[in-house]
Amino acid sequence: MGVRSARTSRSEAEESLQELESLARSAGAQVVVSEILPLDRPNPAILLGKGKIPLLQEQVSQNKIDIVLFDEALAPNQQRNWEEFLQVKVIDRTALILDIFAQRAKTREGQLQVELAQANYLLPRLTGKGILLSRLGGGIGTRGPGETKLEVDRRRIRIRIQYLQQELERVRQARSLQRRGRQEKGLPIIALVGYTNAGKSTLFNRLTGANIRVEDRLFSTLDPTLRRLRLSEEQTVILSDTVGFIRKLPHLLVEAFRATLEEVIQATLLLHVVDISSPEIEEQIRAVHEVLKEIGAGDKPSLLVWNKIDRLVDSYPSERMERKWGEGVMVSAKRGQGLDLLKQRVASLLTIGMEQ
Ligand SMILES: Nc1nc2c(ncn2[C@@H]2O[C@H](COP(=O)(O)OP(=O)(O)OP(=O)(O)O)[C@@H](O)[C@H]2O)c(=O)[nH]1
Ligand SMILES: [Mg+2]
Repeated sequence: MGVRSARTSRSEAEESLQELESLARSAGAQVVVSEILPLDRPNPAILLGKGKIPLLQEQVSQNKIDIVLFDEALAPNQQRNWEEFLQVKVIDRTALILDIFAQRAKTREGQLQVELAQANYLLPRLTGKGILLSRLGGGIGTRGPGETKLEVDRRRIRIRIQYLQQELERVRQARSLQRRGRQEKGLPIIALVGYTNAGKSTLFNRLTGANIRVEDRLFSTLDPTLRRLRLSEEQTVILSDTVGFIRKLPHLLVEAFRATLEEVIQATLLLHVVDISSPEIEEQIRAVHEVLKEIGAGDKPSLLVWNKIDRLVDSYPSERMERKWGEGVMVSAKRGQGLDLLKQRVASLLTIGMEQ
């Protein structure tokens, strides 16, 4: 279910909702009904207007729905209230993305990061009756027996969060040793960034001969991979492939993945891969810029890579896009078109950068 506020246009809400559907399918769900609801007379307890309650109740019972997905972040109380009204599981965009990340994380660091984000997401959602009772309980001097299951869970989650943080720290220290080794070799890092499914891994494989999994679904890649890339006789760089971005990317995840994005933060140059065949190019470019800003890489030098040009039937929409977003290089990572030019551009940008 999409939510449309006065600030978002109809088409923007539709695209975002479509994306939610692909996220849902990626998570293994089957989409039965999909609808945009206007955000008129919103009620803070349920985000939407009260009139939407019977409407959704009917939808849920008529279509035998098991899960209701909101394309917006729900506050903990909003989520709880909806679950009470609808008597089914209610999940927001953040939880859905967390779920996909949890399914995909392969490395120890990736798994720890996702679990930490999930635990932090869960914690404020367990504050309902549990915390209230605990305050009452505390008042009359009883602990232990007066505790509800929720409180126990809360405490357990806190302990788990601490453990996860320590564990992550350990794993990261090991990784930063590896990093230092690489930096001593003095090779500049070039990081591929871009919207999820833009073709970053395909391009990475093409350029470096690596064999990263490439799939037509969102968030195929979670863990970073680094490879040497020879640009010319004299010039070798480290190319990095990493997790893709998406609009409304949960802040929790950005936080948790900050370390994974270390190569992006340390990169000399970013290659911003854009799927030129997508009808939502502009929103995607904007979303990528936003995440880059959030991790402190907003001012990095970057080069646009317009990918999937093989999909364009008529003339390139490049001129208009380049006027707006700056010059780029046209490639087809899948067919291997434009890669020599891309390497040349990267090499010359690096040379210019070094002369400065
Ligand atoms: N037609 C066409 N398809 C491409 C091209 N590059 C990538 N694809 C397809 O786009 C889909 C996504 O490719 P990936 O390389 O996995 O994209 P990604 O940016 O790494 O995606 P995430 O890791 O999920 O963020 C796959 O189905 C690729 O085959 C291209 O140049 N042309
Ligand atoms: Mg990928």
